[in-house]
Amino acid sequence: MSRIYSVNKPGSADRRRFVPARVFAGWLCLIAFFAAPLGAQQVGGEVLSAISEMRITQKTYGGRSGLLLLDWTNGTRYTLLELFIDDTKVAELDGELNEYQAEDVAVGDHVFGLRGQSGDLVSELVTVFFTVRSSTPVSEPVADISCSYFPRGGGTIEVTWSEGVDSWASGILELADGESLQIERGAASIAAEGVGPEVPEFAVYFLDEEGYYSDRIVPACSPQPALFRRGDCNSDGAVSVSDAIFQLNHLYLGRERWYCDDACDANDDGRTNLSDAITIIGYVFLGEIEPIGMDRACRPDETEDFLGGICECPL
Ligand SMILES: [Ca+2]
Ligand SMILES: [Ca+2]
Repeated sequence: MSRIYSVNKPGSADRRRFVPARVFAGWLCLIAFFAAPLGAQQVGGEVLSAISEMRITQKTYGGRSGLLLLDWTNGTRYTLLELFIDDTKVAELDGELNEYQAEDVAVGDHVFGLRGQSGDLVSELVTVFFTVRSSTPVSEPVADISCSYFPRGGGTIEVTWSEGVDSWASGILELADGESLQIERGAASIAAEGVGPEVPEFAVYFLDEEGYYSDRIVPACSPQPALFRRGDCNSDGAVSVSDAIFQLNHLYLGRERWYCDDACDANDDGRTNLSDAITIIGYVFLGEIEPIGMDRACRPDETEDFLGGICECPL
């Protein structure tokens, strides 16, 4: 494990600042019992259990500093958390938080410390060493990265890549709306569904074992045409007489409407009407596939009249 994830255990030098607390351990325990009965506990001589699993990653880089992401697990319920950088308190955080973003931390080696408070009680200070860098060490995590956008699934982007020079342990695909998807170690692609009717803004980052992200990677995303089976008006994956019945039921009885207009435009004339149901019946009972090439294949619209709707090819 690298040094940045090392966490001070009870007995480290930082405990010296809490000697007065141990002197009055008796009455502090009494206060703890009455003041914070839901979470405070005496662990290893301290009144409040300390935070754990504190981790720091660097997301962006710059001349002075980039963006640092801190996360941790609270040892108990605190009223507030104190964040120290190099023995200077830089922030007081809500005691229920377990993550924080720090900026304007100078490039170089630092000690980040965090401790919880509940009333007059404090937990042990937990420290993590981290070197803020001016540029990423993960300069080439992947090669040949590319992206395709498909209309299916409410809009889907698929990003693929091949192995790069710098190793990485995980990654994220971040969408502009704040949602993000985790990229597993060793993956060669990631897909995000439900991104909308157009190519969304997004970025991909890769994270190494030491806590450093790559720079923001934004591959150009080429739109791919919607795929559908012409004649499969009810979108069940097959072309059958039920498609004609489904279409007629909507046209003349007002029943459920189809999702993909082009699938119901069986004769590919740019409209959905009775003639399409007749075309489907001709295909099913007479094997007529001309002039539309309705051959059950999953394919994009080959003429210039893509009508739209939610078009995809169910299995
Ligand atoms: Ca069908
Ligand atoms: Ca038609």
